[in-house]
Amino acid sequence: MSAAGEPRRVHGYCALCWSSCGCVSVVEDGRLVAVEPDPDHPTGQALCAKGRAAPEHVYSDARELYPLKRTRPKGDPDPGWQRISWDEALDLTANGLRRVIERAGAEAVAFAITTTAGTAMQDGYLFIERLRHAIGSPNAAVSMELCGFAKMFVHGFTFGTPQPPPDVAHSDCIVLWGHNPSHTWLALATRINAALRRGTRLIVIDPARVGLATKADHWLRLRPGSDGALALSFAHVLIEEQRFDAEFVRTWTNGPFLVGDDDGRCVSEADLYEGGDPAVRVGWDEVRGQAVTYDPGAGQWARADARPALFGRYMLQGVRGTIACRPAFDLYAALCARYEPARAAAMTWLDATQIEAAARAIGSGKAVSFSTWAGLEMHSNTTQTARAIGCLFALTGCFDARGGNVAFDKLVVGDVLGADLLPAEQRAKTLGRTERPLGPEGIFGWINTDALYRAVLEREPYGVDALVGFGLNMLVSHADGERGARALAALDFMVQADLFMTPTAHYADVFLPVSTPWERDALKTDFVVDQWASATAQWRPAVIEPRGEARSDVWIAFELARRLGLSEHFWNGDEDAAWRALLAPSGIDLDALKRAPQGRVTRPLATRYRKYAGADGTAAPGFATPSRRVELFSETLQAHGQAPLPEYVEPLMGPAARPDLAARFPLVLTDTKSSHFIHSQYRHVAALRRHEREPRVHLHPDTAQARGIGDGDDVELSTPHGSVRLRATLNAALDPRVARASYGWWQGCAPLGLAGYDAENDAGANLNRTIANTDADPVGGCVPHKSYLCEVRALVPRGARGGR
Ligand SMILES: Nc1nc2c(c(=O)[nH]1)N[C@H]1C(S)=C(S)[C@@H](COP(=O)(O)OP(=O)(O)OC[C@H]3O[C@@H](n4cnc5c(=O)[nH]c(N)nc54)[C@H](O)[C@@H]3O)O[C@H]1N2
Ligand SMILES: Nc1nc2c(c(=O)[nH]1)N[C@H]1C(S)=C(S)[C@@H](COP(=O)(O)OP(=O)(O)OC[C@H]3O[C@@H](n4cnc5c(=O)[nH]c(N)nc54)[C@H](O)[C@@H]3O)O[C@H]1N2
Ligand code: SF4
Ligand SMILES: [Mo]
Repeated sequence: MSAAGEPRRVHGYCALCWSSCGCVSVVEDGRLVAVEPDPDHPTGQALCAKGRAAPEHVYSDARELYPLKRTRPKGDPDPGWQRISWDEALDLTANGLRRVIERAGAEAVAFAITTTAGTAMQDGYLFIERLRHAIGSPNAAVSMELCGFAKMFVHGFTFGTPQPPPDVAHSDCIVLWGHNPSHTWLALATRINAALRRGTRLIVIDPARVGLATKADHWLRLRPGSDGALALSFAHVLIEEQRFDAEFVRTWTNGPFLVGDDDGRCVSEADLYEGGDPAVRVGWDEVRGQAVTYDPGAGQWARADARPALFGRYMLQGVRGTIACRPAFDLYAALCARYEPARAAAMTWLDATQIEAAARAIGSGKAVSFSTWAGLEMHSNTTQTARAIGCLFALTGCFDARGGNVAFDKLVVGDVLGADLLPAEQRAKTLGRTERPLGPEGIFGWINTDALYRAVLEREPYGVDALVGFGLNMLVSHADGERGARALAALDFMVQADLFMTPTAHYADVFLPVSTPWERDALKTDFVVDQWASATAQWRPAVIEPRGEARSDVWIAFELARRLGLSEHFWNGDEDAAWRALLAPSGIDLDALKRAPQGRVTRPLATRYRKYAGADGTAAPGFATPSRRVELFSETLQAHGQAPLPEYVEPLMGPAARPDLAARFPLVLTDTKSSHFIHSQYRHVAALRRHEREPRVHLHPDTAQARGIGDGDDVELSTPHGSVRLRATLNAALDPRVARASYGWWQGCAPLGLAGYDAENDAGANLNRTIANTDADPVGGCVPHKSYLCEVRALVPRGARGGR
């Protein structure tokens, strides 16, 4: 407690993005006046400009502070918003949902939830998902197809787990591949910068020279979407020059599994003799010069002293005659050999010497860590690219090793997601699940917006009539906003919970005003970025009263549950009971946590490296894959008609795959996240907007000159799907064949007198209108926002510009 008039300093964390930076909020007379770093916090060494600008965000006049209902028809440009009470808003919502569920089933309700990586949705998403499960809806659009499929799912095809964070404190070589933490994950960037000061080498693979690319020992400015070819080329150098960890590959991957020449499938015991087990795999034991079997159940070779071969061609006598076969690793090495650096250089727009040098840096590192993210997620070939990078990483043997990518020991928390509340027959109805059983829809019910729009507009495979939106601004952040707008207009009922009246919220029947993190309590149990951070839990109290009638997502979820008769699944309305259920298994008591200094507790958890090998004396658990080995050869993908080895596939909307379109659209379109904004947010904050006043497209000076475009000129960027207006910035660091644009523009900035942009018009600045939802990755449904074809032209011809 502080005396009246004296500033109060409250410890917590900034929840505006994934970094969750530890912070101290300064409150004077009930008003948030500043947010400062908290250096004693595992993620509190620094705050970015967005975090520091929080007071301006919190007190912005642009926020919506009261529940609203539409009074005019959907097609009307003016929704006729009318202020209503929370009771009325929640009743209208519950009735709207009940009406649709009674008529068409709970699958006709879809949820749309904004990203936990770029909003404070991390505070509430568990309970929103719980609400969805309790309602019985199998459908939530959460942007996983744009944001996490490679990291969370594809990494799992290879290693059995999502990509663990890089243990950069102990790395001697760090690879940032399609990830720019300086803009997007400050707590990681801070640690990487510290590692660089200690002499750690850094490789950055990114078409843009941004963030840590400027400090890298090797910056590889590759053609957007060609990453798979580069990863295979790196692997080729490692294998050719014997710079890979052959013992790890032999012992811990399925590289030794023999694959038949004729059918390209793993040879099984059942192929060898009658009554053999089809699940048992076969290798070639170099010690005895004969076949040896591997039992995935036991995770072991039949002979403990077997030395299964990685190379060679072998003839086995089987039930149907002779089987000619080779170890999967040999096939992988042959695939990589097709991408020797000279060839890969032409495909990736790099130099062969550059590829070799970076490969050698990876191959000679003793402790190599990787971090990949959004630069790899939004491509038509995301799955195979992420597989190629996973296999490359396997060659280093650094998975879960000190200085590699490490699953730090975490606090054990309770499962409050309530997945078991969703009946299996409902789960089976998830949109897109038939087409993409291995995609985000298959396991978690996370649909892409293409499937959502199709269900609403074309009623395929069934109709969706109601949408429960928590923040997702899909008309701006997702592709094909034009179709999206038609879908939202066609809904029977839509509720949107957000802080702002976004272009997406504009289509709602009911709008619910959400609080900022400074106006609500929350709890976090994993700050991710290292062991200290992973062992830390924090209670973050509200530091100010909510403005107007804004409420938290958690409160809204609990209130809707009550009105829908689902309170028994929501701790009978007791939020603290929910937090207790979450915390219980960690052994931390909620009240003790609230009373702890700074609301923070760090448990004495110790990192265990190489957990796959088992602790002293215990059996090795292996990896959580079907073979219990790292799967260089993915039988799972093969069973679903995909290449089992990480074959490179050209981007579907790229110059190699579509020369017909490339003639008219010769540039490759990609983008980079802004350090000042997050997707479609924060344009209203003058402290941020001042540094980036309008949407830009970066072009190489030669590219611009050839089109009569000067620095600062207004241009039209068009793709085969649509067009958008942006302002040109000349950037000599860019490949002349690339256009790097910025996305997420709709909002104005009143303090700077800047008007907003029409997100539904070609004359606006909504970049994602130029991307179609088609040409998606076949496994994950990933949409190619980051590699597309485009052309740029000056809006006003040079000569006609008068005084400029
Ligand atoms: N300031 C800020 N922070 C954020 C966000 C934000 O919008 N703004 N968003 C949050 C969210 S939701 C996420 S998912 C994370 C993502 O964080 P990042 O992964 O860092 O996000 P991006 O900038 O989209 O992509 C990373 C890099 O990939 C590069 N890139 C583009 N195309 C390609 C390609 O084809 N190949 C390769 N190798 N690289 C490519 C881009 O130039 C960029 O520098 O950030 C989170 N934090
Ligand atoms: N071209 C292109 N498009 C991209 C990307 C790209 O790199 N390039 N990145 C993609 C990625 S990685 C992602 S994750 C998606 C993100 O897509 P979205 O999730 O739609 O992200 P935003 O556009 O930032 O919109 C977030 C909305 O949530 C609201 N919001 C913020 N905090 C809260 C909260 O606590 N509760 C609620 N209820 N609402 C809140 C904000 O006001 C805002 O309207 O965009 C993708 N779109
Ligand atoms: S990086 Fe910036 S916005 Fe993200 S949590 Fe840290 S201070 Fe907040
Ligand atoms: Mo994201």
